[in-house]
Amino acid sequence: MTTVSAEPFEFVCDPKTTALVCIDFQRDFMEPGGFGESLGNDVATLRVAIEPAKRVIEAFRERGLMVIHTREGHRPDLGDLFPAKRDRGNPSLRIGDAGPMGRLLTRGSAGHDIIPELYPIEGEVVLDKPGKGSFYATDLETILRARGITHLVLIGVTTEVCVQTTAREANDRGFDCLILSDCTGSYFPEFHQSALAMFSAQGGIVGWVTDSDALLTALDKGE
Ligand code: TIU
Repeated sequence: MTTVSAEPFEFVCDPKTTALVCIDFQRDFMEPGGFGESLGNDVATLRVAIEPAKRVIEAFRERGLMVIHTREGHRPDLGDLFPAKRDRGNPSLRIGDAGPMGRLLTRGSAGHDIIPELYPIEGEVVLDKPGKGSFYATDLETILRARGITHLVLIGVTTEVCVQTTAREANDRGFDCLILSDCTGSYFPEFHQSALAMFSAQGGIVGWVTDSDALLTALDKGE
């Protein structure tokens, strides 16, 4: 068993039944010219998560542990895009429109893909999802249950949107979730802090929060 120092108390897991879920580290959210920027956001705020995320992904790979990558996006015919999602806000470009990295949040376009720094390797699950949560309209739960996974380590962007939604979905399905604060990021620093605080409040009402150093130290010690 591995014991990770965390809030609100230690997170205890067996790495063999723990999966690392890397949420939406996509060019569309993290590079200029993508969907995130079209919503008026400064994408540079998310990039601080890249180096610590890389270290955690490497640690899981070195130990042969499960690594899953998710991507938010839609079918090229946009048949899975609700008008409510397409039309909300006042973006400079909408989902499916052509931008500098191809069609925004559309499967097959360059911007929809994962940033090169954190690119999946062969054998890792890449899960396409039309929503913010990674369980909605996907086979993620089936994939996790088939491997006997009970615990999740969540990293990715953005903290209060897709990471938080996924964590809440996972918690309701009985998975124990640990979010790594320095491997997640938000366009709004105050939302990042609040999302993490509300996640572990009330005795871990949704789950646990720690950082990459604490997890990596625990993985080293657990062996
Ligand atoms: N806009 C925003 O903060 N996030 C998203 O739209 N998607 C994800 O968080 N992946």
